[in-house]
Amino acid sequence: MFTSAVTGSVGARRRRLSTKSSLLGLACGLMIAVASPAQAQFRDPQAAIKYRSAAMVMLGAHFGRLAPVAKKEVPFDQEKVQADVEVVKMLADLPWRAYAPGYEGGEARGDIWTDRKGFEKVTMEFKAAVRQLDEATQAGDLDAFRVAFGKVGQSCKACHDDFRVKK
Ligand code: ASC
Repeated sequence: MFTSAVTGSVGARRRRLSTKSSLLGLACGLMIAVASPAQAQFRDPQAAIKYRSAAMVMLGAHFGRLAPVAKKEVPFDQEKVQADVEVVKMLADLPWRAYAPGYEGGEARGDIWTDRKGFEKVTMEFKAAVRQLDEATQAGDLDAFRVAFGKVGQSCKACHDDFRVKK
């Protein structure tokens, strides 16, 4: 009985200590995440390059499926179009964090890291065009969809022209 009371109290103290040390660990982790967001997001540059390439492949696939609609080769099926636009919308936010400092390489030109403002400008323009594409699709407005589709395509091209290695 005496022994178990002692053990119990040591156990409780151990639990308190371990809670304290996990909180401390969490705080340190958060501090490291804030201090070096790049390192916290990806294991190494190769992982970041792979991630952003994958996002671009998916973007190309789902945006590409909208091309025949924009060219009026197939009818504007709002539900089908919206499904692809949803994927494009989600992907439109993803690649950019994989271009953080330290992740140079792949098909990315060094200009991304030396002309940060210019790179951010084109990514913002792309995201704005994607929002417009979404609004047009939700409204079921084919003319507006075609205009927005053109703007998204132009912003893809503008960024590839200035920031992607020439192929
Ligand atoms: C696409 C795709 C791109 C862009 C670009 C638009 O579907 O894969 O890279 O559109 O060609 O100009």
